[in-house]
Amino acid sequence: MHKVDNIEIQHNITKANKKIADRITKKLNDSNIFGVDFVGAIGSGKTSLIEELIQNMEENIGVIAGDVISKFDANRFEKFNIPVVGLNTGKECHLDAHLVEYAINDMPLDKIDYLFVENVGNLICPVDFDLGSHIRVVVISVSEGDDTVEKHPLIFQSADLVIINKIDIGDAVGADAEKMVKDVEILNPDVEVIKTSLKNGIGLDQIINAIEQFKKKHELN
Ligand SMILES: Nc1nc2c(ncn2[C@@H]2O[C@H](COP(=O)(O)OP(=O)(O)O)[C@@H](O)[C@H]2O)c(=O)[nH]1
Ligand SMILES: [Mg+2]
Repeated sequence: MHKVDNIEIQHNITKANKKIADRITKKLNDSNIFGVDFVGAIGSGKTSLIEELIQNMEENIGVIAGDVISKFDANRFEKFNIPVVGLNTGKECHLDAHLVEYAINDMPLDKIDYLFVENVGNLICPVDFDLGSHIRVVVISVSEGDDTVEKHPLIFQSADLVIINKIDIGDAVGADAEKMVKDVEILNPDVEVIKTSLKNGIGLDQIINAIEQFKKKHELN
């Protein structure tokens, strides 16, 4: 007869992640930096959006670019001569606060007003992983299909701003962008939803205005 013991091996990963995320928020606040986490589907336009923001926003931006391998997106941002730190997640489908804290150590915090973090393209994995940013922007596009919002409720409930991109090809892919907006409003009635065609510059001013308003509101608190 052998003796069986109960061994507690579970470690609360999201709790540990939140502790680091809170440390990141404090660091950003101490440096007067507004942190924005960009999450969304693969190919929805996250990098394109950040490229536009870098070129059209007044203040200084630093970017942490999450790629599964290599430096694909980090290389795109480096062309603008701004501070960029690339992060590879390997087999992981999301960034976590530990990785971001590591990247922040290489970021010249005295030279930036905004820290943009581009997460790995995914609408599921990033949901529970707070990265210490002040707001989360969720970017999807019509080409993922107009049932994308309904199928991924949690990420939209965790969003502060939702972008529905590529409206220029809505007809071509048979997707109803208005339906996607309504689906977000049902899941998260307080969130602003902006329809964009980054290709044609539609909706960009509205996004810049929304992000600047979030920053102002944060500074007043
Ligand atoms: N038609 C169209 N294509 C777009 C738009 N925005 C981005 N793209 C294209 O979509 C592809 C993926 O964009 P990217 O920004 O790399 O997406 P990410 O994976 O979310 O970072 C690229 O070929 C972009 O040129 C848009 O508004 N309309
Ligand atoms: Mg990208």
